[in-house]
Amino acid sequence: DSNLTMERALSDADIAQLTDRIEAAQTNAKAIPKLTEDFPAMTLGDAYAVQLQLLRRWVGAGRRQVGWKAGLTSKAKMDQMGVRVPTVGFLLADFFRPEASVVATNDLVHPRVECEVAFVTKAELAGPDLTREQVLAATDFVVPAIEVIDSRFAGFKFDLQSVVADNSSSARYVTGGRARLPADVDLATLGVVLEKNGEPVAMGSSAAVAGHPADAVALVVKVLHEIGERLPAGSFVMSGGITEAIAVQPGDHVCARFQELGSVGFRLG
Ligand code: OOG
Ligand code: MG
Repeated sequence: DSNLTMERALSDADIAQLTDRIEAAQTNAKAIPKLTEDFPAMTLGDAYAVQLQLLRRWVGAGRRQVGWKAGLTSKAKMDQMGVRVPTVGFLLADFFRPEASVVATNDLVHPRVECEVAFVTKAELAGPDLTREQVLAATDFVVPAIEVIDSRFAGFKFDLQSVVADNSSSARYVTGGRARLPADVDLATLGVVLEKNGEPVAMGSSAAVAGHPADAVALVVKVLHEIGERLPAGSFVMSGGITEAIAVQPGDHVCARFQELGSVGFRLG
């Protein structure tokens, strides 16, 4: 597929227009058609140009970036979404919601939740081929997280270019449980059960994300390298949904119970 290239095919004016569309859809929580319907020539490089333009606009408006996330790093996620290329998305401080709080849904289109292992880094990471060991050496601690994703595309259906432009469906994230040193837990084999309203609805192992969540972080850094970015020390990085994402409604309570990392939960409002 020639659209998988990081080469740009669209003009700067097209990128600005697509960024306007995504920004409006995110701000108004209003679903839009896939971007490739109007721009079939759009490449992966164009999609990241839109994502980075959105990031620059929002940081320019005073919003603060805390890190990045991996998208579509597990087979469960790839199968569910029909997109088989891992992606990245940026994370802003104002996407965060506290554990045990009520996370509003009136400003979201069709939220879904997924459980993830999150990393906080203590050294810069950059380059196309970091090892798992290099990622772990640069890790300050890991924490359990639930990401609330929200595609801005109708029916939660998209292709690679559209979802990348839409910041990989980033919307909200909640952390909790226990912060652990990477050396004190076996990150390769952490089991997790995702409960909705007290019933288990999905379960899996941290091995599901790229074989090891630290490998998923290396993948994030590789994509960042391809788009001319690096991961600064002190970054918060989510390594990708372990299981398929679960749709949620106002009133639902969700809880992710991780081996070794404790649990994180909240209610949807
Ligand atoms: C894309 C977002 C992917 C993950 O953890 O895989 C993501 C989507 O599924 O809408 O955040
Ligand atoms: Mg995710």
